[in-house]
Amino acid sequence: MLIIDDRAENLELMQRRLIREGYRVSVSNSGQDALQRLENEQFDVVLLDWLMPQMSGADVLAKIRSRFSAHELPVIVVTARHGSETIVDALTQGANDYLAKPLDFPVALARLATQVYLRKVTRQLAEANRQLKQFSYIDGLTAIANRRKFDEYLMTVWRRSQQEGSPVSLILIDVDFFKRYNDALGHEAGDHALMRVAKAVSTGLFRAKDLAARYGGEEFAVILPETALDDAISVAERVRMAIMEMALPHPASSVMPVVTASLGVGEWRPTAFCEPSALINLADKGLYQAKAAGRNQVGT
Ligand code: GH3
Ligand code: MG
Ligand code: MG
Ligand code: MG
Repeated sequence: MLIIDDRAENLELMQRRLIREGYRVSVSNSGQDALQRLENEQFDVVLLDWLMPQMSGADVLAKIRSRFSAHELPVIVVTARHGSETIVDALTQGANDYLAKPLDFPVALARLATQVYLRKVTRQLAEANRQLKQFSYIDGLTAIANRRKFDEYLMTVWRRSQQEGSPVSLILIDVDFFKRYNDALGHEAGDHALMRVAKAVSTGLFRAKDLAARYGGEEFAVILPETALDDAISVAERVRMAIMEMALPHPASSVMPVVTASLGVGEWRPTAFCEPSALINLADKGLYQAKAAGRNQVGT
């Protein structure tokens, strides 16, 4: 924790007692010094003297709150002027709690412990939320990105391209005769095949910014930021080969006796008012071409 008080004897007394309670304690005798420390070090809680010359407690609190929320850095205001007006001022200006001077030490300890505990719980909650969000972006069957992630990432890439004037390419991938695959080998084998296809699609990508996602059912999609059509076609061709070369037996396919896919590629340079659906439609047309021309190929 960080204790801010203009009087050295207050600091020493509090520091000694809090260290005895097992806290790691730093001290500052001015607001300026404290703000500097808060820039460079991490603290779980701040004890802030309200009455200080030069920079007042209120000034310090305002600066702290412009940088850290009450969840990120709890501040307990310490004041000798414990009229209700001061207390209300401190709390409405962003203090998490207040303590009256002279300190009733057991009460101070209990209140400190509460703030430290809340700080810990908030941190755990933020981490749990982060993990949940990660999970909400993953397809349950194939463990690659799902449609939600696809939509969000395409929008992010789209907006960036609108600013930079760069092209975005998209590959749509549809497994050939997959209904027949299920009919011939069973739905469970079908699920397994989709996992293998997802892996083949991902291994066909070399750049960290390229995203492979399950678009729906037996369809996959690849977002290629800052990529022109020629390069996107090369990637699509690589993905097509990777799927075919897995040589997953498909006894009911009319293309060849292994699992294959048809791919559609589109490229777009997004201007101010156009939406990603323009690019999706383009790739979809390419996919239709690939299917119509015999499957297991790349269409544009
Ligand atoms: P085409 O070559 O024209 O794409 O033929 P297709 O049979 O692949 O196309 P269609 O859209 O008629 O059938 C898609 C099939 O994919 C039907 C559906 O049962 C199957 N499918 C979709 N999602 C899943 C899944 O999660 N697991 C399994 N096992 N099958 C799925
Ligand atoms: Mg003071
Ligand atoms: Mg389909
Ligand atoms: Mg299909």
